Amino acid sequence: MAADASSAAPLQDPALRHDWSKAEVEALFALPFNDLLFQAQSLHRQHHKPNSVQLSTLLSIKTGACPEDCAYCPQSVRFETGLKKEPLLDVEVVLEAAREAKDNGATRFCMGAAWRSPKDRDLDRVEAMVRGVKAMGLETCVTLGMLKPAQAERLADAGLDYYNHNLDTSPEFYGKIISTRTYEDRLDTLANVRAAGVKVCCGGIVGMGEQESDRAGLLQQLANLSPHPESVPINDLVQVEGTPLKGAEQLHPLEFVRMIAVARVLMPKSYVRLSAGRQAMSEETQALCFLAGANSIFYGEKLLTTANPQNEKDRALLARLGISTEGSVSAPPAAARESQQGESCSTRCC
Ligand code: SAM
Ligand code: DTB
Ligand code: SF4
Repeated sequence: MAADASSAAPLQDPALRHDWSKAEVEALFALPFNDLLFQAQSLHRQHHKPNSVQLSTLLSIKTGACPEDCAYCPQSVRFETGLKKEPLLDVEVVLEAAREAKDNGATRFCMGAAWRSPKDRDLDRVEAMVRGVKAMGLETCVTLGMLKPAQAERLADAGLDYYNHNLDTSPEFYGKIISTRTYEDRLDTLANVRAAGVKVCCGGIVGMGEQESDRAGLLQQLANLSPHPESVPINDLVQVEGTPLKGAEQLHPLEFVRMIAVARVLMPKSYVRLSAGRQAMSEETQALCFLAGANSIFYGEKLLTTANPQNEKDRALLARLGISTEGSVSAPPAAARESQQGESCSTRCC
């Protein structure tokens, strides 16, 4: 049976493991590509609808001037990225963007703020945003930095469905990327979110110059959280001019696919989101990510501050693959393919 995102209980199924060793995770990465994809796709089909993805739309509700030093991030005050800073948006502006996201087919609206952690007085407005978005029938997600227990409880009381807070990379590589908060700080926030009864969205970034053992280390940490995060975003670094990671060695697309596949094997019931980086990714790579078990994407022409594929382009890709979106009534794949043929096949061969 496929899981339903909106009613998912914490993932405490005794069949799910939380005791993965690093060697076991590395062994999955070392499998022949086809064996790994077969395993990932088989598990995916046991737990999810095989041809369905969930659409989340992002909005930056407070942009730039962040005091943290995350080496990948265009919003840190420490890097000259040319980003225009914006204070916390008005509730009505956010609700208008959420309405548009819903009209475009998203089922979850994720609001991100460039904060180290929110001030209690900022939470009043964020709570109003959460209430308003939820009242539209959308799932709500916020990512605001580190949270104290009482702050997590306030968000839970406002009806928040998900809190996004990423571990980003392995504990060993972490210090090369961020110095202003620790891995433990992140784990504490995740525990506070969980204790408040809010679902956890937690993943990381690849393509930051890390080793495969770091990618394995990140997934080991995520999979050994109990319960597993309900949502696991895997971001491919979007390189931004002015950040320390501009010019980092890019990850081979097939290594990115492996990352998705291993995430699916370790956390078979979670939603695995093919997250940042799709703008620079070929359609073939994205198709392999879906085969490897990705079943969620960020949908909408902007992530927080950087570009994401155009809606029409994503619609065309999903139609070509016969993938429907959660909460929508989809056209049959053959009809969808025919409607797209003129766009990409000039030879009339298919
Ligand atoms: N300030 C909050 C925090 O760091 O928790 C919330 C917003 S922050 C932008 C959310 C996540 O976006 C980060 O943890 C990171 O994983 C991801 N991210 C930021 N910049 C990125 C980039 N250039 N490429 C890929 N992912 C990125
Ligand atoms: C996540 O894991 N990725 C999203 C969301 N959670 C908040 C953010 C991606 C940001 C990419 C860079 C930008 O647009 O600023
Ligand atoms: Fe700030 Fe979040 Fe960017 Fe780090 S990732 S600099 S905490 S906005």
